[in-house]
Amino acid sequence: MSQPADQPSEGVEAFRARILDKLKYATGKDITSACPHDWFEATALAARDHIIDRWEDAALQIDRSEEKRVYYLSLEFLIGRLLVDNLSNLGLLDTARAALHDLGVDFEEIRELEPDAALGNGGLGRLAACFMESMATLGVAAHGYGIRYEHGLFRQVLIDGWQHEHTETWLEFGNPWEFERSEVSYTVGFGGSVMSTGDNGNSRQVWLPNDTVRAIAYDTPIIGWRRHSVNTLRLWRSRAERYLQLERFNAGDHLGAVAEAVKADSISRVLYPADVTEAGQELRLRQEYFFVSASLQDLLGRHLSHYPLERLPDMVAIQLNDTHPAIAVAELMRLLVDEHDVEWAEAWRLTVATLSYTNHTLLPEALESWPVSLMERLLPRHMQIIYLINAEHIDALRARDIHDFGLLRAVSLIEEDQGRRVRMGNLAFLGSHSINGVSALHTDLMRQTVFRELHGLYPERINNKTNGVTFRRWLYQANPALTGLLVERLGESVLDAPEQRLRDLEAWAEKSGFRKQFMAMRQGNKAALARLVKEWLGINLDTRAIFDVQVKRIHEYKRQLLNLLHCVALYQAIRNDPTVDWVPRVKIFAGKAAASYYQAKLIIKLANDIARTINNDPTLRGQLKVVFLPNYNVSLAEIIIPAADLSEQISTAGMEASGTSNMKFALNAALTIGTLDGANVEMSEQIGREHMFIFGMTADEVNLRRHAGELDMSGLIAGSERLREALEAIRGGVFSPDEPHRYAALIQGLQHQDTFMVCADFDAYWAAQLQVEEYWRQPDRWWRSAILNCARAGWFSSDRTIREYAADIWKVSPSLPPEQG
Ligand code: 26Q
Repeated sequence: MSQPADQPSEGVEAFRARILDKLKYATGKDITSACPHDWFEATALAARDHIIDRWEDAALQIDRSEEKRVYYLSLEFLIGRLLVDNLSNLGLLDTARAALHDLGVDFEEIRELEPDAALGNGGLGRLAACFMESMATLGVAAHGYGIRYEHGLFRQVLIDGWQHEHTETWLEFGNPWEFERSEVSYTVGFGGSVMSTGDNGNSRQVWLPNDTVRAIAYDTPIIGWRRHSVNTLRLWRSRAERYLQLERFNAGDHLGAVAEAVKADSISRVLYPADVTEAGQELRLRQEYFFVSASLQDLLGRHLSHYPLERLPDMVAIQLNDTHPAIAVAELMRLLVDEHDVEWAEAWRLTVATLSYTNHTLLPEALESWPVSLMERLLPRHMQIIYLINAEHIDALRARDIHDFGLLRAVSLIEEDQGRRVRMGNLAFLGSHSINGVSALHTDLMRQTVFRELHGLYPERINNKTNGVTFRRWLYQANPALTGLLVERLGESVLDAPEQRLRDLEAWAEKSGFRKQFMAMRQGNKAALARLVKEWLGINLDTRAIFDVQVKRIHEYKRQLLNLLHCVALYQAIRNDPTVDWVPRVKIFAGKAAASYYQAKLIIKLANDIARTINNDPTLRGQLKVVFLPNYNVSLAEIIIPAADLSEQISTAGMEASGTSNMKFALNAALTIGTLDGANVEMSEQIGREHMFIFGMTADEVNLRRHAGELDMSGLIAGSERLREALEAIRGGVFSPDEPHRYAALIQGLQHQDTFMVCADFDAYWAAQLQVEEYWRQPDRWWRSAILNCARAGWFSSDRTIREYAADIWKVSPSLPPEQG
């Protein structure tokens, strides 16, 4: 029998019995033979029972209530581990801990055995995971759709400071959270040709694909806070329609007999890293179409079992996470027109009213486009549909008396300059009724840059939905010490309504006793991180030092180099005057570089070279340490973020669409040093600029300088002794004596072509860092600001973001009243 959401969950004794039952009947072990992984599995399965009960209820409830459904299409879901997430949302975390303790098993040990589901690159994938949790919490009837990659994002291994990529194997020991639904499968076609049938007045197009693969559903339940609701994350695995071509096998062609199967299986084999070389492209397009087609077939089938097609926009909202699923525009048109006989104009109306698109980047090189030749070969019918959409779109503009050639070129779906390509951003824009950016600044810049012309034509479509993060994972689970303090001072209700209740912390910021308690809480988190650093890297950290943290993908625009220049300048300043009472600092870096991104890999090597040199220099007497932690992932973030004093959010203004770790750090009461970029702008409004260290050029200033072509920094460098000496040391091989010229070209680039304004912002950054030290020397001031950061971070809850999507884009009403979210 299932339990209502508001009733207490199972007691310790019953839960213990359930674990033992799973141990025996699911893993085939008993207490004496069980290894730690068996205990993990038994505990996960015991938790899963509770989720399944609620899952059935939730599904029935949605069916009965005829709610509109939301489908979140994303090539990435960066979930991390689920054991604590699920137990915590079930209200069974303490129960499980106690039950295992009774059985002589350490919960902390077994939770570590769960591999991270790393089905994403970074921010975009993690946002999708936070959204799934928030939608379940708020009672939005949602499905996530994506790919069940056999291998998630690569495991980063550092050898002599260089990044190496190792295959990630999260499914090696099975995945207790997923259910294979072999009976839920669809055929997805590729290649072949399109035939016209019927007479002129009533002609129809029939696509005859060459290859077909099957998409098999794997479902993972996503449970909301306090077991409110359970949604489904449905990930597709590709499989050949025929495993073995027996005739070829029997004829002696043993490899050829399975070649087709290998090719089909490869579609869901591995997640693409965030930047790719030309070579990988065809498989990427196959991935995109594969999951989009399976998802649309699935959701249309569900819709049609209840309602007619003309009600699609009333009952279904489909959100495209970036352009990666943008082929959905053409696929939905194909399904409606070719498979369901809907008339073209009506199909277009349904498509636009159902789809909406989130943009996550302004970087021109990151906007997807596909060669027309590749599309014609792989998806010939979709290419026809895209041409038709384009023709109608251009005709409609001419009908509105718009003939400006430049404008028509800019808004076309086909890019004509670089060897004819399909612009997926424009396709997603035209096929959607809503296009949103992910922070106020980013949305403004979208209107002015990437979608300038389309925005002019459809001024109502672009809107902003500033990102958020789920507090269940990023506060309650990641930082139990802070959560304990909050509950102690503000009461249990803070857990159910943090967006309102966290504010009550403001008063506590004024109390010195509380500030001390707060400091002690941080100290404990820092000690935990220091233990990990000691264990992994053998480096001793002084937990009284400022923990100054920059953890994120390595990218030039995120400016890890600016931070590294600060490390070097600080190093030189301390060496020049070692007796001064310096503020002790630990610089912590972590992050992965795309395998093909040489410059980013060189930055990792530089960080490691600088770390080695500084950490081994006895004149510093430990006043500065630099660490680069390998293999940054969600689980490592959960340890690092609660231990941070200072959060580095220093991207070149105008380039970071939003950022989301910036919000996690502030929620955990780190102070931010950052530029006015992405969501930092809104953070400064919510939190108060005086509780952050904002520095550097604004997006407008960056833009002006770029347009003026002022990227040679030689003059500026000549005028800044500190910058000059830092650059000289790196260029001269101080940190790379084994290869003195290793960084010569890198430094040369900064000097003469400072695309990311690293040199241009250096002095301002240095000054802001001095201010950091000044604050740190005044603990009352520092900790007051820290507490206020947490108190005012409520708005950055992904519950708020999802409520905005629900109200403005999806037109659905969450079933939970806001104060309970
Ligand atoms: C594209 C083509 C081929 C292969 C891979 C890709 C690819 C994959 C992932 C391109 C981009 C991504 C990921 C982008 C991303 O994470 N963007 C971030 O999204 C966050 C959530 O909105 C923002 O907070 C960040 O500012 C933004 O950088």
